[in-house]
Amino acid sequence: MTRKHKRVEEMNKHLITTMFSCLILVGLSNFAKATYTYDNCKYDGNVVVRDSDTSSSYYLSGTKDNDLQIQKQYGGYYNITTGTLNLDIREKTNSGSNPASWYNFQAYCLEKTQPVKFGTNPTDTYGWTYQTSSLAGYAGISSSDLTFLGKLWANAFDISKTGDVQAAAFQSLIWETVYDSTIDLDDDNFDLYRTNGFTKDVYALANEWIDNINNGIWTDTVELFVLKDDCSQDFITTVPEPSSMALAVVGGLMLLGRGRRQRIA
Ligand SMILES: [Ca+2]
Ligand SMILES: [Ca+2]
Ligand SMILES: [Ca+2]
Repeated sequence: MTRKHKRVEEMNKHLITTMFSCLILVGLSNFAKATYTYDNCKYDGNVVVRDSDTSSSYYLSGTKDNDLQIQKQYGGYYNITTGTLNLDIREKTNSGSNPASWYNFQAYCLEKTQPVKFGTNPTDTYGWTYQTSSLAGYAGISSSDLTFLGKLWANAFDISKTGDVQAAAFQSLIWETVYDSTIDLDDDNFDLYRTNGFTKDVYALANEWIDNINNGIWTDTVELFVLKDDCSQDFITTVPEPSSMALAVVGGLMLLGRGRRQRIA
C-alpha cells in the first residue's frame, strides 16, 4: 500500500468514525419521563422544547439535504448536518398534553455536537426542559458577536429557511461566532473544508452576508435569546410568538437584564 493510499484510508476512517451533527446523536430519548433525572441531567428548566410534528426529523424540509464539510485540526474533515430546526416550545407550567400550550418556532444550534434530549415526533411528545437566557453572556459570544448575530438574524433568517445552502451558511456563521473570535469561516476552531460544491456555495453565501454586515448594508437588528441545557443541545432563536409565550420569555429576559445592570452599577 502506498503512503498516499494509506493516508486516504486513514481519512476515510476518520470520516466514518466522526460523522455527526448537532442533532443526529439523539441520546436517551426514551428515558423514563417520570424520573426527571438521568446521568445528573435535571428536568428543571422554565420551558419545554420538543420536535415539531410538522418538521422532518427536527428540520424544516428542504433545509438539510447536504452535509457540510468541517475541517479538523489534524487533517481530513468530517461531515456535519445543518438545517433550520423546526421545534415547539411551551412554558413548563402549562400542560404538555394540551395542544394549545405549544408554540411552533425555528432555531439553530449553538453547539457543534451535543445531542438533543428529546426524540422526533410523533414518537416524542414530551420534550426536554430548557432555561431561557439572553444571548449576551453565552460562552464564546463577545459584544461584537452579539451585534453581528442580531444583524444576521434580522436580515438573513428568512433567507436561511429557503434552502440547504442558505441554512448551512446561517448555521456556519453562528458556530463561527461561538467557537472563534474572527468571523471568517477559516482557521481556528471552526473552519469550512471547501472541497465540495455544497461547502463552497455555503462559504460564498456566508461571506456575502459578512460583507453586508461589515459594510453597513444590513443595519436592522433583532434581540436573540438562548435555550440552554447542560445535557442537551443549546438553541439560538428569537422570542417565540404568540404574545403569551413572548411575554413569559421576555419577562425572564428583563429580569436577567436588570440583574446585569445592577451588577454593572
Ligand atoms: Ca466568539
Ligand atoms: Ca474560524
Ligand atoms: Ca447544552
